[in-house]
Amino acid sequence: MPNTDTDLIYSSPKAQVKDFTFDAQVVEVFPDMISRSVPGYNTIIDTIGRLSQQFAKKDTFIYDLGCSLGAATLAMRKKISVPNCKIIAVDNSTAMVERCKMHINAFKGDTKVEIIEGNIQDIIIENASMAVLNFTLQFIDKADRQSLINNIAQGLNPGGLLIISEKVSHGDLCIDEQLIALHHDFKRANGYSELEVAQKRTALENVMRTDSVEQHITRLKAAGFSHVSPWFQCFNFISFIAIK
Ligand code: GEK
Repeated sequence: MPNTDTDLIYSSPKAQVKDFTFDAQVVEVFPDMISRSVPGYNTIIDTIGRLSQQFAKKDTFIYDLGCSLGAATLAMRKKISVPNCKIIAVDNSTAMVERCKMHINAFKGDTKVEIIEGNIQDIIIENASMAVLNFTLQFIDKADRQSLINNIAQGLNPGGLLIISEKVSHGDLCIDEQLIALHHDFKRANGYSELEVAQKRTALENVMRTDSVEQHITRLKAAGFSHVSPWFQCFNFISFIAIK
């Protein structure tokens, strides 16, 4: 009997690989899937926690947009010590939100957490000291990305922080291929087979559309962020800090 926590979704050949969705099957294996697929995921989650210690302000909201099972929310709640700060965690997958609620409720913490099932494009962002888009923007339609970032920027208080982590593409195709190859090696080293890597790639083709580093920086600056920089990169995975 396989361990149900291990991601085996693409381990056997599929006649037709369907577009990837965040359904109950994915939720079941999500922590294993994301840590074996995203280089630096645990470092990024720990760092989001550490940054919240500095940026979370009393009497403000913190937004975890596309929260999945709430890893970033939990990391922040562990570190926030200011009073009357609330984390609002949002995801539009029913299966994710159900499991996220169980997960968050299993841990005690002084900072309140509200978990909302909804589209992050419909959420009103206000009085925010920090917002997190940890590998979520890549699933939003390209045409809608600037208005989402604008909405976050206008809802952040001056000095507020946005952390945005993404898989990126490189305009130089030679470099792009190298980064993709290094990522696929990383996945193989973490136990994924050639078949799993190939089928997952097909499943994500229509759902995850990557931007370049330059496109992210231009978009963040256009939204009014005063300070923008990558703080982490491993292969084609990157995380930016943007301060209003
Ligand atoms: C983590 N941040 O563990 N509205 C709300 N949620 C959405 C939308 C949308 N429009 N589109 C996608 N999602 C998490 C990991 S995973 C990244 C984020 C990955 C949600 C989707 O349901 C999924 O839970 C999440 O964004 C992306 O730090 O799996 O590569």
